[in-house]
Amino acid sequence: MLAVHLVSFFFSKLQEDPTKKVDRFLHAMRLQDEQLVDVSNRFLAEMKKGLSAESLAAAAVKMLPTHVRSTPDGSEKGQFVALDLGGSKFKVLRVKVREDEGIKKGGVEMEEKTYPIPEELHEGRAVELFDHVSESLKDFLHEKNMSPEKKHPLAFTFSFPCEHPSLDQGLLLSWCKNYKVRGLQGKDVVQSLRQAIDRTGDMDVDVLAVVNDTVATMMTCGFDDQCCEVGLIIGTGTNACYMEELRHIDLVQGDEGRMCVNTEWGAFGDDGALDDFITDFDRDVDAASLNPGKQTFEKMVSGMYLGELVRLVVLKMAKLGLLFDGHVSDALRTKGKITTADVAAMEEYINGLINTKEILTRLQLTPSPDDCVAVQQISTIVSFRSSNLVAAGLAAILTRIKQNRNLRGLRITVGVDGTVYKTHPQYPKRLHKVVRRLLPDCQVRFLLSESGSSKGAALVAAVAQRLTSQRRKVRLLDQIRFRCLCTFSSQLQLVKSRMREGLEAGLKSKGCTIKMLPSFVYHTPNGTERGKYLALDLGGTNFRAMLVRFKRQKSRLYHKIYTIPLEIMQGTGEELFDHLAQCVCDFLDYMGLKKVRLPAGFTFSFPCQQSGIDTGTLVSWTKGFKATDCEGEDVVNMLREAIKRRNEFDLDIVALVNDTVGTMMSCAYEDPKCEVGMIAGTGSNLCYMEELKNIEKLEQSNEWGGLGDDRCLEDIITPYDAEVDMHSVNPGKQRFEKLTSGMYLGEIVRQVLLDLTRRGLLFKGHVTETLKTPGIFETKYLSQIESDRLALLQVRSILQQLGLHGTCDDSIIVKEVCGAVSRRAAQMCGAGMAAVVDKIREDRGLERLSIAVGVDGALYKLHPHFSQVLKETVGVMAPHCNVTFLPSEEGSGKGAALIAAVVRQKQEM
Ligand code: 0WK
Ligand code: 0WK
Ligand code: BGC
Ligand code: BGC
Repeated sequence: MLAVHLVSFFFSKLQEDPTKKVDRFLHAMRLQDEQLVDVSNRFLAEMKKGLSAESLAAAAVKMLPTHVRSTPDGSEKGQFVALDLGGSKFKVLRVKVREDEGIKKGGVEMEEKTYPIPEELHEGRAVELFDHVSESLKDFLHEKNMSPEKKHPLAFTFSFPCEHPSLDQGLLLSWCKNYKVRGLQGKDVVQSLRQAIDRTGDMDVDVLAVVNDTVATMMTCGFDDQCCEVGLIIGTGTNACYMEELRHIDLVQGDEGRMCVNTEWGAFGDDGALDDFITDFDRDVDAASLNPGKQTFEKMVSGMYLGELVRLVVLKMAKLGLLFDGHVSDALRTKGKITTADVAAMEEYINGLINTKEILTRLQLTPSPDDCVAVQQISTIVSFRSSNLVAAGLAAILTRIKQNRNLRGLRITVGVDGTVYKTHPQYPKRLHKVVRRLLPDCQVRFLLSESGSSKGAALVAAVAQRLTSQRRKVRLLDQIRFRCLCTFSSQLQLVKSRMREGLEAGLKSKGCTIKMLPSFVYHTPNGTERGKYLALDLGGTNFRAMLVRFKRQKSRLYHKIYTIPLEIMQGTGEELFDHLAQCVCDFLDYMGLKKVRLPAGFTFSFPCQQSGIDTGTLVSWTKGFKATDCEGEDVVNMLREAIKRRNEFDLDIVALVNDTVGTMMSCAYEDPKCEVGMIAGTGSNLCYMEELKNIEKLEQSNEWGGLGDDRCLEDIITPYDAEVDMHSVNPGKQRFEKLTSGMYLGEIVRQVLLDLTRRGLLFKGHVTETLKTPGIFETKYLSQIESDRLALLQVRSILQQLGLHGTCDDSIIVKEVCGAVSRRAAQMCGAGMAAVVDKIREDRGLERLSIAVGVDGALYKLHPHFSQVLKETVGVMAPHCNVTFLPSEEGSGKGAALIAAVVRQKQEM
C-alpha cells in the first residue's frame, strides 16, 4: 500500500505545475485576507499598548514620539545640510527650501553625494562610524565650496529606533538591519555627531534636528501633498510613522493638536504576537541575523531579508529534492547569495524567468524551466507576504487615524520610500490593492518620495529653526513681558499703594506728582438743569464745539469736530487760542448763533490750577501740546482774548472743566451713582468726588498722569518707556500717563519692535527707516492688530502698509508685543482706579462701596481688550468695591455744559 502512495506522489510531482508545488510548500506564507485582518487588529492593539503609559515599557512596538507636530505648512524656508544614514546609501546633501529666486517650482533644490560606509564600520565602534560621517560631511562642504566659517544648519536622518527627548536629541534604543556598532546604544546620536564634527574640525555645523527616515519621508511628501500624514519605508528595513492625536501620547505633555509617532513596526512580533505566522525560514533568517529575536516583522518584510528567505526556501526545497533534482551548490548554501534585488529581478513580468535562470546559474545550479518557475513562485510568495503584511500594518494605522478623528471614511496620502517599494516591479501595485481591499472606505493615495527623505528632514530642521527662534523670541517676550508688563500682582499692588500715597500727598500739599487739582464742582447734576449752552472740548484727539440744550432732564446736542494741527499744538499760545476762536466762530456760524452770547463750558484737558469754577492757570502742557506762553496763564482769559481779537462773536465762559470732570458729570446725568470720571484716551487721567473735609487747601483736583515723576515707578519703567519719555516733548513728566495712554502706547511698541529687530529676532534683523521713525506705529494699530477677528495675514498687511515687511512669525510677535503693552496699560489704570475707589470707600467708612465711573477716550472705547482688562484688574485689586463703568456717549462736552448750567442757575438764584 505505502509503495502505491509513493509512486503516485512522485508521478504527480513529475507532472505537477511547479507553482502549485511551491504554493503547497509555502502555504504558511500565503496569507488570506482574514489572516491579514487578524494581523492588522493585532498591530492595532500593539499600537495602543505602545502609546499608553501603563503598557509602553513592555510594548514591542515602541510608538516613539518625534516632536514633529505638524506636516509642512508652506512657511518653511532656509538652506540646510542634510545627512541621510541608515538606509542602503549614506548620503550628504545640501537642501535649499524656498530660499531665493531661481529655485525651481515647488521651491526645493537639492544637491547630494553618496558616500560608501565601509563594511567594517557597520560593526565597529561608534566613534569610527561618526568620524567617517563627519569626514564625509567635511568633504561635501568643501566640494560645494560651503565656507567653513559660516554656521550651516544641519538635518540628520538616522534610520534606527531612537527616543527623542527633543527634536535635536535621539537616544539610540537598538541597532538593526546591517548595523551593530558598539558604544552608542542608549546614547544621544546627535551628541556623538557633534563630537565627531568637533574632532574633524574646520567646519561650523548646527545640528537642528534628528529624524527617522519614515518621518522625513512623510514631511518630504507632505511638502507637495498636504494630506500626507503617514510615512512608510519598505527598504533595507521597514517602518511607518503617522500623525497621532497628542492626547493619546502619554509620554508627551499636552492634549491639543497632533504629533508624529514613529511606530518602529519592525519590532512587531518580538513579543510573540506573530508566532503563529512565523515559519521555520523566518526563524532561520532571525537566527543568522545580527539581532536574533528582534525586528520580527521587519525580517518577514524588508529588503534586508527577502532575498535570504528565498534562498533558504530554495535551499530547503532543493535539499528535499523538490528543485534541481535535489542538487545543492555551495553558493546556494551561502548566506546572502540571493539578494532582494534578485527577488525583484525574478519577478519581472517579461524577464522574470530569464533572470531567475541567470541567478540560479550564478549559484552554480542547473535549473530546469520548472525549477525556474518554481523559484520565481517562491520569490513571488515571499515578496507577496511582505506586501501583504505591510498592507495589514498600514490598514491598522489608517484605521486608528479614522477612529481618532471619528471619521467613517478617510482620504489620506502615504509618503513612501525604500528600495523594495521603488525597485520591486510588482510590489507597489500589490500593496495598494490589498490596502484598498482591507479598507474599502478609505481613499488612500501612495506618494513616492522621489528625492529621498532629506527634503523632509530639512523641513523638520526649518520648523526646528523657527521653533528655536520663536522660543528665543518668546523667551525674550517673556523678558519683555517681565520687564515691560507688571503682570505680577505684586507690582500692581505697588502701583496701587504708590497711587494711594500720591493721592494722600496731593491732597495735603502742593507740588506733588499727583496734583489733586480742585475743580470747584461740588455736586453732580440733579436733572433740573435747563437752557442752551455752548461746550468747547480741547485736549483729546480733536477740538470739539457743541451746542447742548437741556430740558426736563433731557438733552439735545449738536457738535462739530475740528483738528488741531501739530504746528498749532506746538506754536504760540495766541495762535492756538486764535485757532480755537476760529473753530468756535465757524460752529456758531454753522448753527446760526453768532449773534447770541451763549453761556459756555470749556473742557480743557490739561492740568489747570483753578481758583474758581471759571478760571484756571495751566500748570503744564501734556499730550504733545507745547504752545508757548500758556503755562502759568489763565486759559479762560486766553480764550476770551482770542474771541475778543476775532471780534465776530462773544461767549460767556462760565465754567472751565477738566475732561475727566466733564465726563463724570455727563455720565452722572444718567446715573447719579457716577462719582468718578476717567479718561483713557490720548492722555490718561481720573477725577472723583473727594470729601471736602480731606481738602486742606481750598483748591483740589487729580492729574494721576504725573505719578512717577518723582521716580517712584522706576522699578516698573522699562528701557522702552525711558526711550519714549526721553523723546517726548515733556521728558521726565507724566510718567504714569506715558505708560498708560494712547499717545504713547504705539511708541512703546515701536521701541520694543526696534529692540527685537536689532537683536535679529524680528524682520530678519532689518532695521528699516520706517521702524526708526517716531510715531509711525500709532496706537490705533494696536487696536487693529490685537482684534481677535483679525487673522495673521491681516496683521501682516497692516505691517506692510507701515512698510514693515515680515513673516507670519513676525506678525505673531508684533501682535504679542502690542498685547503686552496695552495689557500693562490697562492693568496700571486698573491699579490706579482700585486705589481711588478703595480710598473713597474707606473715607466713607464703608465695608462695601458701589460706585459708577464715567469713562471716555479712544483707548477705552476702541481698543479690543483694554476695557475688559481694566475692569478685571479693578475687580481683583478692589474686592470690596463694586465698580460699574459707564462709557460716556456724548463725551465731556455735555458735562461741561451741565456744569455751566449749574453755575448759571446758581448765579440766577
Ligand atoms: C531613502 C531615504 C532614506 C531611507 C531609505 C530607505 O532617503 O532616508 O532610509 O530610502 O530605503 P533603503 O535605502 O533602505 O532601501
Ligand atoms: C472725549 C471727551 C474729551 C476727552 C476725550 C479723550 O469728550 O473731553 O478729552 O474723549 O479721549 P481721546 O480723544 O484722547 O481719545
Ligand atoms: C529601523 C527604522 C527605520 C526602518 C527603515 C528599521 O530597521 O528600525 O528606524 O525607519 O528600518 O529604514
Ligand atoms: C491731562 C489731563 C487729562 C488727560 C486726559 C492728561 O494729559 O493732563 O488733564 O484729563 O490727559 O485727556
